[in-house]
Amino acid sequence: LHIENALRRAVERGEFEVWFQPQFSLGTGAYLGAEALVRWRDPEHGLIPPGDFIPLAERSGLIIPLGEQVLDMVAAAARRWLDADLSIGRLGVNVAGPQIDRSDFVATLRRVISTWNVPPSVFEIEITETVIMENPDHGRRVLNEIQALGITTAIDDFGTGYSSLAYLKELPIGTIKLDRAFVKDLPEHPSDIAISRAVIALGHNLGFKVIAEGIETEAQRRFLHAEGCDEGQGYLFARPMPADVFENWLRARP
Ligand code: G
Ligand code: G
Ligand code: MN
Ligand code: NA
Repeated sequence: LHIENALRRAVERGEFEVWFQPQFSLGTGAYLGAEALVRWRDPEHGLIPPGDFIPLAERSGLIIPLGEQVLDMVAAAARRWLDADLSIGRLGVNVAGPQIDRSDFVATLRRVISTWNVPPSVFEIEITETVIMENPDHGRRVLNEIQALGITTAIDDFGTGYSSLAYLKELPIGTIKLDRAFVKDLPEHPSDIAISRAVIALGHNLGFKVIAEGIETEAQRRFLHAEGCDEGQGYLFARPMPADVFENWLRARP
């Protein structure tokens, strides 16, 4: 309860910042976009990673105002960068189950886009496989509405849940994100080779793009590229960066 109160106060005070991790084409190496990752800047404890407070934010309902702050921070940054003529590509934003469960989630997206006057294609909404499969009918409705706004969607943590593939193919999803758990031990672990190979082939057969997370080594990159994986993110390319560092990184690109 103590931590929950601290988190509630942090939401009231807006003590969160968004970092950005770039994503690349595995074929050409071109920059394509970035994933927005929230951090809590606690005056006393410093920078707190999302794994330490997002679960509590979800349980307590605080993820609703926090998630909206994240969307506003990402859109505000996008507006600044577009005004500075920087090519930002798409910015992936993680969205939790309680957010999409709310009937006003799509209205919030519409409001954020109009407040900051950014094109909807700036956003890519990332929803985990597990959240979608918890309530497939609702998931389908929300994904349809997000697509109708002109926002693309990605399934996060793919392979860690239990998707009905027949069901997935009906959904308006652009991208599957191969979870980094399956990338970590490539190209050595036979089971991870089998899983990543299968996810890439299956994703392509269903018409999705596939992006691999957590690429740390050149051997992993080479393997995934050879298997036809479209895109990648990970420490091999770039770490998540604070917004101002990311902006300088964008400016420094040829
Ligand atoms: O940056 P880090 O690897 O610690 O992120 C851990 C996880 O926290 C990410 O995989 C992501 O799923 C989650 N996360 C990061 N930012 C957000 C956010 O803004 N909203 C939600 N709901 N989850 C986030
Ligand atoms: O949404 P998701 O939980 O997948 O967010 C990606 C998380 O993975 C972020 O918290 C980010 O900091 C982390 N991450 C990104 N690249 C790498 C990597 O190459 N290796 C590891 N171990 N973690 C990474
Ligand atoms: Mn993600
Ligand atoms: Na993920």
